[in-house]
Amino acid sequence: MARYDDMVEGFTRRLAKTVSRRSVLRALGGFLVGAAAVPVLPVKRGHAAGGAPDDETSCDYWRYCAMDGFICACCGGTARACPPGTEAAPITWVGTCRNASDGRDYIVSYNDCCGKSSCGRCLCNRNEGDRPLYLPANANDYNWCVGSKSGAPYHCTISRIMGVATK
Ligand code: ABN
Repeated sequence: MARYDDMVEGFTRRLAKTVSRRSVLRALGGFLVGAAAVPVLPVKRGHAAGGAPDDETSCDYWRYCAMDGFICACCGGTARACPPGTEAAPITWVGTCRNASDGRDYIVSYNDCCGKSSCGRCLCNRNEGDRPLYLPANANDYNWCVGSKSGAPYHCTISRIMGVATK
């Protein structure tokens, strides 16, 4: 045991002679700053990584970014087709949504589907880029079925890709 003590003492003395306190503190500081930059736990980040960006029945679906209404995919239709017995209102509002899987921005048209009473399932209110009603092309908080045949009742909302947004 004494031999071990001598070895450690010798090593410590040699270290104390050759390494300054300041350089030890500098190295320790660098290590702590570097360690802070590395996340300790895996963390889900951002909208694209969370939720359900590819599930048409989820409000997190990427193309619903400016949605305000009941998701037609939960009401017997799909993301882009009205349920049977309803028809798309001719007046729409548009939004620009980023598709995280290809990193591109798309112009998305939102159509209210009209002809049956309110679906009541999967209410989705995300409103990215929503504008006041006096800018109707970008306003979603409005029953666009008033523009459909005989003002049929609002049922749900679909989203259709119109094209890639260019700057
Ligand atoms: N555009 C969807 C909607 C329909 C009825 C009322 C408010 C919003």
